[in-house]
Amino acid sequence: MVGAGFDHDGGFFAGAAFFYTLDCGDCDEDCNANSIPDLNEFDSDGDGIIDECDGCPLDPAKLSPGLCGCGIAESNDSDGDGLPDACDACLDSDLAKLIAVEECPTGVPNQLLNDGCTMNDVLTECSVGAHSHGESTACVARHTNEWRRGGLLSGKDVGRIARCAGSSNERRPSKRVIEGRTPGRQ
Ligand SMILES: [Ca+2]
Ligand SMILES: [Ca+2]
Ligand SMILES: [Ca+2]
Ligand SMILES: [Ca+2]
Repeated sequence: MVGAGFDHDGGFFAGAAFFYTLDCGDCDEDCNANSIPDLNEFDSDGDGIIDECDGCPLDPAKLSPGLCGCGIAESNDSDGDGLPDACDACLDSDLAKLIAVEECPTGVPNQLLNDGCTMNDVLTECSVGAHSHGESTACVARHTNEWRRGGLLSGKDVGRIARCAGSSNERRPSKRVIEGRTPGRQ
């Protein structure tokens, strides 16, 4: 029923953009090839492209979902990882070429994940957020095994990262463990 609404009294569309160009350059344009000129079809967001040819029919600023999706403006990319801030879960990503666990180089390539965080971002969060050696290594193991299951890492890669995580823990025991071994300190 697209295009059949010209006799409509407008009440149904009150408040919504119902737009067709009167001053058109090409009045015969028919982007969806349905034999109804675009001039006579609905353009809900009023951006000049009819709904059926608009990848974001309710977002006047976009014609396609792009990287962040309809309804989300894609502005800055603060960390330069290719994902705009609006849909980047890690705005200051560690974009080093290789994964390092607490400065221990693993030799495994650092990859950018779909949410805008890199593997290094996630693994760093493991050591920052952990309360014990065990918690930190378990966190690293959980993520790396998940990436292995998803085809991002090989078993060998997981082993390299785990070895680094283990030795890092030996070099830099967490605060809680230090406190546990030296009761009364601080
Ligand atoms: Ca439109
Ligand atoms: Ca649009
Ligand atoms: Ca970014
Ligand atoms: Ca990022």
